Amino acid sequence: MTSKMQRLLVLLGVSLGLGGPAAQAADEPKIGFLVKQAEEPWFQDEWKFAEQAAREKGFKLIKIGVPSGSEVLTAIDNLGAQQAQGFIICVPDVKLGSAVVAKAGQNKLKLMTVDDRLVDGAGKPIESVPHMGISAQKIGELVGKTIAEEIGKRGWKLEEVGAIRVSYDQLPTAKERTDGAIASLTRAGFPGANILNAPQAKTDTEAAFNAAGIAMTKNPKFKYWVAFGLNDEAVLGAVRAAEGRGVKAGQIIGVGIGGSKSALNEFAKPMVTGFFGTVLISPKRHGYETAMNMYEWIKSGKEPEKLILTAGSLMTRDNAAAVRKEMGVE
Ligand code: FCA
Repeated sequence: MTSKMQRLLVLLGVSLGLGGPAAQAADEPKIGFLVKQAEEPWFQDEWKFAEQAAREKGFKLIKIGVPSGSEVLTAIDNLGAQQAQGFIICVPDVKLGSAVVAKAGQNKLKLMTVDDRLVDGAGKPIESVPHMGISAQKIGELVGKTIAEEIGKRGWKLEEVGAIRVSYDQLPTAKERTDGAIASLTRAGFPGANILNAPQAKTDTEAAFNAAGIAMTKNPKFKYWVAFGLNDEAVLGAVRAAEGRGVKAGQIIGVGIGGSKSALNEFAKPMVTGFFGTVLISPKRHGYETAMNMYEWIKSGKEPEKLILTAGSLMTRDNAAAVRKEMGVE
């Protein structure tokens, strides 16, 4: 046998040897999980729990960060090229709704959304796409109620308190969350004139820091502060802005929404900060359950429920471990 032939046989052997598992891998379902802000701990947790579903069921999870509209569309084409069967997405802008639905259709991909619900050209939710979100208004109300009770405990005079509403109103779930908080504060007698709107350009801590800083500078008369927004990052931005202006931890009450690493890091600091608490929501339901639902849809044709809204629980420094355990998100 010539060495050339030997080499050929080796090559053939290698490729045959790989043929088995490679063919199997081609059969396993492929599911995309696209998120708008991959660096945010909430989305990292969603991915982590979706991976758990992938391991249990033996499908391949394709995780892609999609911070812009063009990246969303490219990622969907990419999934199509990889012959994925479906994907779950949290879009960077809900107005991409019709484009995302069309792209998914072109690539024959099943589509589910998580966290942020797609809207059509008229701004109406696209009800045909199965969605899992949080019960935003209720969770916001819990934020507002927690703040109002804590103001009461600290014995602050309401007229001396400024409320920073870190807002991102172009995202319906964000607006519902802050509307909920305002509803509870108002019910508790909080003066509407003391609620300051601080619109953030992006839903991250830095944008919230900038927005809150402007609102505080414009309103120097307040002795105490409270802060709320769509997530923990928004509230952390406001708390950091207050600290930067010399506001002590005892003079500000920030209550976020999320409860993942951003909040836990804050609770782990040796000194109490102005970040008083958060409403813990479930990345397990949003990651594991959506991935499972997509898998079942692909495997057995069982379409997921059209709308699931998940609940939250108040978590503070004192009960963080217990609340997380209860919610199964350790
Ligand atoms: C939105 C927010 C995230 C998280 C999620 C449930 O997408 O931007 O921070 O709160 O809803």
